[in-house]
Amino acid sequence: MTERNHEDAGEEEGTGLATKTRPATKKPSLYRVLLLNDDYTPMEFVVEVLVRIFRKSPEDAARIMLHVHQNGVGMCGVYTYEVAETKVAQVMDAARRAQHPLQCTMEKE
Ligand code: TYC
Repeated sequence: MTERNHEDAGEEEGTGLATKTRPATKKPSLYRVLLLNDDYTPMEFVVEVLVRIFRKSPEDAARIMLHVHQNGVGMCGVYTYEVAETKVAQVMDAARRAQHPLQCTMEKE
């Protein structure tokens, strides 16, 4: 027998439709990167971090900074684990160099 059945041809059973079954892929888990408020880090520094590290527009950066200032915590973005980890490290490094107490963390979405 040389004729292939519908399943071998990548078709679902039963529907009569040639809907391709994709090879199994897994969506990566996503992580929120959060900025925490403090009493000492200058607002301008936080805005610069959001523009440079999180690629925000100056307007969005100012909005996020004010949200953190008023609410204690705010989201900079959602990324895969390695990207989120890198952004957190970049923020913490920039804050340490500038001697500001700014804190940045990540959490699973
Ligand atoms: N609260 C700071 C101030 O009044 C500003 C600030 C905003 C600090 C956001 C940290 O994540 C932060 N200078």
